[in-house]
Amino acid sequence: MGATTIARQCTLCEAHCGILVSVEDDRVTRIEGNPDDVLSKGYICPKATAMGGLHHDPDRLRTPVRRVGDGFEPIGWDEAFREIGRRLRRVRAEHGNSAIGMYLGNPAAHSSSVLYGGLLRTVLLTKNFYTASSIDQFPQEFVAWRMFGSNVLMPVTDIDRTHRLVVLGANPAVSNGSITTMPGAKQRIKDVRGRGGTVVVIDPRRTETARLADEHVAVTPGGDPYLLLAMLHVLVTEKLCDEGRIAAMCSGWGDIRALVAGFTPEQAAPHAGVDADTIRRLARDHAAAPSAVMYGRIGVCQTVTGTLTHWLINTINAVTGNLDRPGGQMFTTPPVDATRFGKYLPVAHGAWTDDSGTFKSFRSELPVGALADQILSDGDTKIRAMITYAGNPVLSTPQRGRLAPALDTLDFYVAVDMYVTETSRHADIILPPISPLEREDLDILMPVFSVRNNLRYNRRVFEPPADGLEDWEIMARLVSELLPLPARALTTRFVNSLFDKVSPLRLSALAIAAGPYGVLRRGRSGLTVAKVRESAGGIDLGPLLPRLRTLIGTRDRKVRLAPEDFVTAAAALIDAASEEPGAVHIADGFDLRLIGRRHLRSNNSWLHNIPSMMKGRPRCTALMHSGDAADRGLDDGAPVTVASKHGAIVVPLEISDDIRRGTVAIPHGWGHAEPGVGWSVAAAQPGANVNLLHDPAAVDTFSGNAAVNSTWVTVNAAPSETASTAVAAVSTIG
Ligand SMILES: Nc1nc2c(c(=O)[nH]1)N[C@H]1C(S)=C(S)[C@@H](COP(=O)(O)OP(=O)(O)OC[C@H]3O[C@@H](n4cnc5c(=O)[nH]c(N)nc54)[C@H](O)[C@@H]3O)O[C@H]1N2
Ligand SMILES: Nc1nc2c(c(=O)[nH]1)N[C@H]1C(S)=C(S)[C@@H](COP(=O)(O)OP(=O)(O)OC[C@H]3O[C@@H](n4cnc5c(=O)[nH]c(N)nc54)[C@H](O)[C@@H]3O)O[C@H]1N2
Ligand code: SF4
Ligand SMILES: [Mo]
Repeated sequence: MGATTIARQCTLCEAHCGILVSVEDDRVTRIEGNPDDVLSKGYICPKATAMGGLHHDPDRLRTPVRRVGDGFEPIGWDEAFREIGRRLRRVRAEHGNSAIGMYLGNPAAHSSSVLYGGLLRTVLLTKNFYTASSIDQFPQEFVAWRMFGSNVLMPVTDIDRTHRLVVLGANPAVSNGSITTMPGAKQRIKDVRGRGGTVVVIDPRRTETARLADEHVAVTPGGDPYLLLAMLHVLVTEKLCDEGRIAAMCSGWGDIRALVAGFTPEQAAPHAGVDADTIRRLARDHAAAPSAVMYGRIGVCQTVTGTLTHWLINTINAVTGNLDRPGGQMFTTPPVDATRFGKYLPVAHGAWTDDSGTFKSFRSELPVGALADQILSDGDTKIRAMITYAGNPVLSTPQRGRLAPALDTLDFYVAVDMYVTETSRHADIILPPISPLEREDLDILMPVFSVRNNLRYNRRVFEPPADGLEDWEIMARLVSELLPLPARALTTRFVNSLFDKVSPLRLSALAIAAGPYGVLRRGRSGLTVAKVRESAGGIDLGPLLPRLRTLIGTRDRKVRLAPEDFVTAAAALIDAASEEPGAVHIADGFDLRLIGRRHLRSNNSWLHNIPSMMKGRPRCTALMHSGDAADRGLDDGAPVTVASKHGAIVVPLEISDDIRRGTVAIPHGWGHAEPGVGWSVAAAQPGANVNLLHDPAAVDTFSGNAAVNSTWVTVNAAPSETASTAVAAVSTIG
């Protein structure tokens, strides 16, 4: 094959940046940003080149494999599906639907194959369905459901038009935004200031985003609800709210006013770790700006008050007149109008629980903290067989170290993944999809959360191998194995051939035709797949438009500002403010709060096998303030033991004054030293699994989302025998 360049997107994270992939002799020679891409406009981060590394990675599985002893041997697809069908059907026949568990991980949401993932979930009819969403955006969905009447109505930050951007618990300069898809976030943030606006970052760490801001407010981990309640107090008592818009759009305003009336910035300050004057100023400036938007994400989702915090964020935006208005929080009009129709999907909070009764279901799934215990359970909904799809929960979720051994107790486990990971290594069969560069796809999901309405197309860079299957084809075959088909040997083939005709690409094309820009509504000028295919970088469908009035799913069609249980929980927080912050944990001997952090060259747990992503200083370090390190006599680079009530890990110390005192930050997704993992590059620099420190039972009180931020820990010099392994790990890194 000669040299060619193909335009598509990098699908590694939500930004889905447009890339130009140059190929010569079947090798990727270069990956650059696509300047014609309507959303990313040429921006890419260093991870984009990993798309090539992934494709060529010799460790990537290219055929299904079956467990033999401690290793795996290749098997054919037909044999694999027959065996999986037989084993799963047997478990279901003997123990019922919920005996098969399923976990769906983050990359599943980065291709339209996820439509078939959803179909498999439906066919399973299990109570044991889990996704990465319950360690991610559950609080935002919960709040959307209670305030706007549907969990899919999560507002997007209109960063490109705002006069004031307040970022709370997110680091878009590294993550490029999530539930506000904003490739090239750094430039968009600089542009806010460039047009005379202001940027404030509220974060315990002086992050890459904070460096771009006018002001950094180093809040105490978990202190946000106090800060926000006191801001509301100022907005109410100083009469800074947009009463006209509130009266027209919202209900419950009186309850909010009553809630915050007596809670002053002075009372909030010790809990927020922010002084009262700053709190007052933050409130006044938010109200005074021509438009202003507060954007919160992972850092506040992953706390016990995740739902309350997101509710307060939305409330502050709404009462200052910044909801559903340019420059504020808005709702997209995506080509497949999920926001419009999502409101008819049932949320059914608490329709069932795990066997211990601790975790409640939300939008038909259980919070991921329940997973290991459901496998180890003796109860009615014990998991006996498992399917994982594009997920690595052994590293990415807190399970107190019990998930890996629990997976080994299963009757049967099938993983859909292209690597032998810390999770999939426990599988009986692993089914690998083709590489992302071999996929043809329409990006129908990310426009639901993008800063501009758009539609983009992913062209194949390489033809898939003749016997390669895409994720959706794998899902479809699992579905047909689980359907109650008569004369299975004959009918399965027939059902599979039917599925083959309804690819997600075809389904998307139909949904687009019927959508707000489609030919059914707009005739010949309407949006078609052909037009998107022909475009150099997708089709821009314009800025976000005010449309909450048509979308809202509450009964009185008003924004519910004051759901009763939220108000009650906030009142309890206010009552508790009379106690000393953190006193109980400090009495227990835990004196530091642990938070997470992301890096530009890392993506959750799974890009550590690409050599170019592993260059530079070690990443899996404990970041600590120099004052805290001096108090403990710890040196930069020295191995330290970080211990919580639930576990301990050893990592190198990294001293920095960019983090608030009393806080340590360790990234997740590391800990590749487990035996049998097929990541040879990652194994050389494994890092440690921070989720061993977190308590699976620590969750956001409303949604059950894992609360992996602000776990209490201690940090001490590591004993010399563990120290040597950690030091060895450090010295192998670039
Ligand atoms: N402590 C702590 N834990 C966290 C977080 C945190 O901030 N702190 N963040 C959480 C968040 S936001 C998320 S989203 C989760 C992510 O958690 P998960 O979704 O469980 O894990 P990932 O690390 O994304 O692993 C993805 C897996 O999918 C495989 N894979 C990649 N692409 C594909 C594909 O196209 N098809 C298939 N079939 N497989 C593929 C990879 O090989 C890898 O094994 O982690 C969460 N965990
Ligand atoms: N490079 C890179 N990009 C990614 C990913 C990745 O792994 N690497 N993952 C992708 C995924 S799956 C997601 S969901 C998104 C997440 O995107 P973001 O939400 O931007 O995630 P983080 O970078 O973890 O930012 C969370 C911030 O919250 C801060 N924080 C921690 N605790 C608190 C607190 O109590 N209060 C406040 N106010 N702040 C707090 C942390 O210091 C951190 O800066 O990123 C996506 N993009
Ligand atoms: S931000 Fe980086 S990893 Fe994410 S889509 Fe863009 S290039 Fe890919
Ligand atoms: Mo995520």
